[in-house]
Amino acid sequence: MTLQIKSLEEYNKEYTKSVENPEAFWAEQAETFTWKKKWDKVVNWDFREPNVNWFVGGKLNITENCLDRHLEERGDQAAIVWEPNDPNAPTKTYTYKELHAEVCKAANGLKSLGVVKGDRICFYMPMVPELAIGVLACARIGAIHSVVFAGFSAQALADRVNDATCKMVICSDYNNRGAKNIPVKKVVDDAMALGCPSIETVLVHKNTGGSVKWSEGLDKWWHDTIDHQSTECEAEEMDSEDMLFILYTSGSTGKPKGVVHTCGGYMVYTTFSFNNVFQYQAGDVYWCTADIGWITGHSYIVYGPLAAGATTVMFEGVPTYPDAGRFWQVCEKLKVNQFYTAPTAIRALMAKGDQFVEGYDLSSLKILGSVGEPINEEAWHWYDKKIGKGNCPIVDTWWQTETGGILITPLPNITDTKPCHASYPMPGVQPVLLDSDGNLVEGNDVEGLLAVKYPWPSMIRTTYGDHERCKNTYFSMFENMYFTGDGARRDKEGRYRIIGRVDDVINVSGHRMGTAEVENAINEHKNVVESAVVGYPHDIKGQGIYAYVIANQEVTDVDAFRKEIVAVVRKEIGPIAKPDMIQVVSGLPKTRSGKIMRRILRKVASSDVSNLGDTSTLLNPEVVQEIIDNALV
Ligand code: 7RM
Repeated sequence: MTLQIKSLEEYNKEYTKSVENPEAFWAEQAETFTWKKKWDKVVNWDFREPNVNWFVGGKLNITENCLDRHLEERGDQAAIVWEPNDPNAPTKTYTYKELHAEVCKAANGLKSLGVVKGDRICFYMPMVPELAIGVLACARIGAIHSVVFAGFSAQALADRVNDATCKMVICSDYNNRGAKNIPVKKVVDDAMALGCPSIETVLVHKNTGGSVKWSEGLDKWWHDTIDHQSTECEAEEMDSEDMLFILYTSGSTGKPKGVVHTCGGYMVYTTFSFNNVFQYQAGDVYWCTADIGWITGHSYIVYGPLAAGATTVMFEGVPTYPDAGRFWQVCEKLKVNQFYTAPTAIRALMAKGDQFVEGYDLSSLKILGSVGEPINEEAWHWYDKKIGKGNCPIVDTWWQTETGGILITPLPNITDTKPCHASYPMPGVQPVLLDSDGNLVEGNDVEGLLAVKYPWPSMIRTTYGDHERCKNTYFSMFENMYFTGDGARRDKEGRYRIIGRVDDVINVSGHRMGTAEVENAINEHKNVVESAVVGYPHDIKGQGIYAYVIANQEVTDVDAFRKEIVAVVRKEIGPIAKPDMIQVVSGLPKTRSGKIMRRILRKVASSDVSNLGDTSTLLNPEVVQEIIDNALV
């Protein structure tokens, strides 16, 4: 197992070592894994290209590290504990032995359908064990998985399938989600109808049962393909820098991009960070409530915990079903030791009242985690007091799809914790603050743009099919730096506090979204001429979506118009992107070069119009007053 830091002194010592001699530091971590062939060089890097290679020349298979290497020591220990949506349905446990067998069967099944190393396989599945089994099966045979969150629309799914020219989609028939039963296969059918020429097979897992439309030749059942397969499947030899997966994420412009992670570095970093951030001990039960459709699920439900030999909980349901006590009921039932969730969930549950927490025995909890967005002070204290009973350090973990793993976080019982502060860099991580000209902002009690000046093993390698885009988005802003898109403060004691995005990316309930993406969806409405989307403070979601819309004719029924726009957004992206507020305007404030002055729109949406700054350079300053007068907040 990788190093597990145990004291502040050790953190300081290891941090210093990781900066002074990163290659020695990471070699030590990497040596704790199973390699088919050892690397020749720890890291080669050049941020200008960018070209980043970790454990160069090394050969491995991540599933041998997540599964095979545990069989002897902990083959009968629970690997995945699956908690169903229905609280009265049985919990399902897969030991490491069983998970190994299931992954091998699925891998053999995929092979039988012609899947080979390098093929892209899309997953559109709810939180069922077969999703974890399926992605591991891909990794077993060297196929590249691209998991699409099952809340995205058919259009969004088709876009992602086509961007990565996937050979197969793996989905469920239906999905249980709270009181709802969601037709998952139907969305895949709709995506296929929109045109996905690279798809040869739709592999359907029968989850809830129920009728599905069947395309002979295209559709295949998971059980017909996989159930009879052998429980042994040799792990494909992968190069450290072979692709492991693609995961789409939103940026400030254009369509979501496929962030690419590779085998060796991702394995080493997710395991190392999991082991340290959650201080996992043998026998612990660890639960991350994320969906595997997001990076948090990839790194900290599947790969990190399994490579570390942990017991990882996978939850099918939602925090409020059958009531707002569900998380705590599950914590009590499974005796969860580490619990990792998002601020939006904490705020939503806090708002329902303490009666949903009281009565549950939460004494198994040792460490609480937060991820996805800034956690506000009130939510932090509620989490600390009501859930942690003042006894559980909160790790406020900052990271991104692109970083692959947690970069800035307290280490529980090792470094201190402070509300709203992600605090300290992990060993091997060298964050810096920059001013807008790219000058280093040094010292403490300062603010700047957050960048990282040295590579870490799980960093983004490219954006699928468009390396230029990767370079332009992350490595062109500042020379020799990875730019995060976030602004941050460093407090008097050197802790980092993440302020939020400085680009046109918004964070709604911990879901990352590009304002341009939402605008493009809104503009698909036949009566919309132009739109501008901004985030605004929202009590539960962190940020809500505020859309300003110009119509091509007089809008007589504003409510109906809004509903139509929401429907268009649901169709283009999915329900997570639907605007909370839609204001019909006669114009948008524009600069002489035709750029929308979002600063003004953000202020209006935040009902903060006392100081709009200089509006005299606008082409159409008169629309500003109209927008203020009709603001919806
Ligand atoms: C893991 C994940 C990334 C963006 C990132 C930040 C925001 C994430 C925190 C946070 C404040 C945190 N990946 N963010 N964690 N902001 N404190 N602890 O969320 O790619 O979906 O989003 O999320 O703005 O850039 S993500």
